Amino acid sequence: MKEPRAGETAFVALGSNLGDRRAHLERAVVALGDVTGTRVVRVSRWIETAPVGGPPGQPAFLNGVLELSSRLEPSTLLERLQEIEAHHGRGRDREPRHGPRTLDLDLLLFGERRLESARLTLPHPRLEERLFVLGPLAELAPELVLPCSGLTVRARVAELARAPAGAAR
Ligand code: PH2
Ligand code: MG
Ligand code: MG
Repeated sequence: MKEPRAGETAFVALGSNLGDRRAHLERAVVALGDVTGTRVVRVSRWIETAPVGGPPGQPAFLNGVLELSSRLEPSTLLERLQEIEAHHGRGRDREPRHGPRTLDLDLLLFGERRLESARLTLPHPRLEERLFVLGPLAELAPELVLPCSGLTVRARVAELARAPAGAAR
């Protein structure tokens, strides 16, 4: 009999800034645990973060990151993430880009894979610029080497935290 393919380590960023933010994130973790071929390995704490970009005056986010082990293809995992977003009241057509959302699930990394399609870019193109992602990621994988800068997550967080106020986060 053919051995099942080993799971690859993937990291997903979670964010919410509408409604019961904590409940949205926690339900998403449960829903991800129910995805076939995918196991939730670890979940960071939830941190409150000021909104970066998007319309002015939008509410603060609750953000976190989780580690998965997945035997799915990245594009299939992305479909599952988008289904979970949709089940949580996320209406992509109704919400402005980078505006308030009940639930945002972004695929950050999927093993060592590099991918560029209309729907999915891996690693996530803004991964290394965002403290609201790197902070929680540092809790789970501080020594992970980031693909673009070649820095560890821990070192990149320290670098961004030192950046002058107003610098892109
Ligand atoms: N997500 C965005 C845009 N800005 N800011 C914070 N603090 N947290 C987010 O999750 C976030 C954001 C686009 O998805
Ligand atoms: Mg996002
Ligand atoms: Mg998103």
